[in-house]
Amino acid sequence: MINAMNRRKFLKLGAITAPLLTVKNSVAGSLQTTTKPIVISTWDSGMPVNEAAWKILAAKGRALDAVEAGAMHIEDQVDCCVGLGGYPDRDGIVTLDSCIMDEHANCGAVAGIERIKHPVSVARKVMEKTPHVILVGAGAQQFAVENGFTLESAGLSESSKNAYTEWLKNSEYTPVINIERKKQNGPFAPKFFEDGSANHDTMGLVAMDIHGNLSGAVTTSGMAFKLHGRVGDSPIIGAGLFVDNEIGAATSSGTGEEVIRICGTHLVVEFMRQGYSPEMACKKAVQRIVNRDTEKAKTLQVGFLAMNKKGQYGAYAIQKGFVF
Ligand code: SD4
Repeated sequence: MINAMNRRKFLKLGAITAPLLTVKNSVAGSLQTTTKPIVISTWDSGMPVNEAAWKILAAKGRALDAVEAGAMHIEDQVDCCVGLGGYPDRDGIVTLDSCIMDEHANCGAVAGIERIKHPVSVARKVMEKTPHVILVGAGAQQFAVENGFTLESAGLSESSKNAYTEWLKNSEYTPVINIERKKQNGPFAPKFFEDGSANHDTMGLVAMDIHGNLSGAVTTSGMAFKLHGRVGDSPIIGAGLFVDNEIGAATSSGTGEEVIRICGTHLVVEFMRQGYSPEMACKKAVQRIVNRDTEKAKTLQVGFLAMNKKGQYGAYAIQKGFVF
């Protein structure tokens, strides 16, 4: 099924103007393109992220630089969803997860990092300057500071502070699927842009550059009011992000635990290797989650977004409301 164009007012992009693509009612849309370069990202907030990435891609830059620039753009938003402005954990602390992966299967990640504005760039440093893939918590922060990143204030953004104060009244921890969040005004409600589009707490993007090379990045503040120390799918290579330059790349959003259980994005790429289109590959991964526990799946949201080596792309989610 072809995607319906999102009726929302679209953000005007400099070099490209592209509609948001709504993944309707568990029937994902996909468009096909053979045009390089290309960048796609999750959620409404991905439009300005794509624009930041596009500046690099349009100048014949590397997909790796483009996805980092895109992720940095959203991390820079003071009152937004994924960076230091995101919702805190149960202890009132904002902890960030991020990863990045390039066309050579080089990858780096940080998890549970505090007070660092650009976890995606720290993830890239882990990839480029260490023999490791993931650094966590205090060690990740120490590595960041040693590599010239500024330690930011530990304070919460105004809206996060309000949401946390509200949450403390009942201190209930029930991850709520995003479509429901959109209807809420409570502490789990997403933050909204001026044009009415909603933010989400994770940004995943994949890009193919003019040379046909793929890269991807994910950045997130994770699930709101999570246990301190909880890590979701986003910084886990093969869960929140996977890139195989021969086949394609995929990213995910939603309840990270469910994505980790099936090594979600690795699975999507493996389905593409078997010949499935990006949309079908995402659908088969979603089906894996639904089949495992159909009742539970009704209460949560997971969406996958994928691009193959031909530049074809598609997405699929358990619930309505996942856009890219
Ligand atoms: C997580 N996958 O931490 C993230 C949350 C997310 O939109 O995608 N929110 O589990």
